Amino acid sequence: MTVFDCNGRALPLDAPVVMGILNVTPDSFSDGGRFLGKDAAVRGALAMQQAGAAIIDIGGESTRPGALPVSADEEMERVVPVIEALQGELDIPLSVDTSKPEVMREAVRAGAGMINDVNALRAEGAVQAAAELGVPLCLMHMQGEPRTMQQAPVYADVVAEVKAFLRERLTCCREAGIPENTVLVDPGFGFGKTLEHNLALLRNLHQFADMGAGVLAGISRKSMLGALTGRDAHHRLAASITAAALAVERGAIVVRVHDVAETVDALSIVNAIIRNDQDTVVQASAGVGSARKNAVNTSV
Ligand code: YH5
Repeated sequence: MTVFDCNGRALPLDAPVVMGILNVTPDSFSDGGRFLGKDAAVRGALAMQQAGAAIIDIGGESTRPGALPVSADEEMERVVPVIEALQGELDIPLSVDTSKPEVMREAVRAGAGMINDVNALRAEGAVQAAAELGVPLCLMHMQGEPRTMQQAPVYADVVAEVKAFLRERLTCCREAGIPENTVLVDPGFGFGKTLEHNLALLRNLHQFADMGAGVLAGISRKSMLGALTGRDAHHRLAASITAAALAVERGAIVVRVHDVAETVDALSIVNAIIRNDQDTVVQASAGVGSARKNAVNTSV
């Protein structure tokens, strides 16, 4: 049974799980600043837990294409009070979406149980901070930086290059003493990638699952779905669920999404199909309606 120990809270990973997105940025593209206030953030997080999220990802720095960097102080002022407020209220772990070692330290001190770094610990001091903090990690691939990454992304072989990058970052973590079985990898959909790059990564996601680390996929509401459907970010639910289901079918173990309840339902179906064992079928027919609960007492 694979379980991440996230600062004292369990993240079970023998079956696919949903990571709910909680933005605490004023310029968040998809949420339009919905989670700005602390109370609203707490309400949003509780609703996502209720809807079956296994973990909630809190981000205070917008990394959407074109976004400008924010200072560590600004980022901390956004995320730390929310983490503190949620600490006593939630049963599930929180992850912090940050690339800054100072924010990692303060967030974990406040109760965060996982570090989700879109920069894969490339910032000065980030590997050291993560190693000291001892919480599980997600290492994501990004070409360039958020402000300019979508201007002209180029790869000779996107799948090979993203895999090589993640392998190098895993090695770096291992050399810093971070146990490899506490690290997730993520190809970074939309982070310095064209539609064709994103499609190649999703089509070949099983290759990432074969690298040995768990795979996280974050596709929810992203512009690749807009490009394929012609819909704006508020009308990409069906596209997002489909992408999450296809990612899990190709081996992703965590999907990072805005629409938790709908994705949890979708994963119950995918999970029942891909994991053809008795426990799953019995529990599913007994009405335990979540991929997370279906994980109990089963193995991959
Ligand atoms: C991710 O993929 N993404 S922040 C633009 C959108 C919608 C959503 C145009 N943090 C990831 O969610 N962490 C972000 O519509 C992430 N993987 C991991 N590990 C960007 C985002 C978004 C951007």
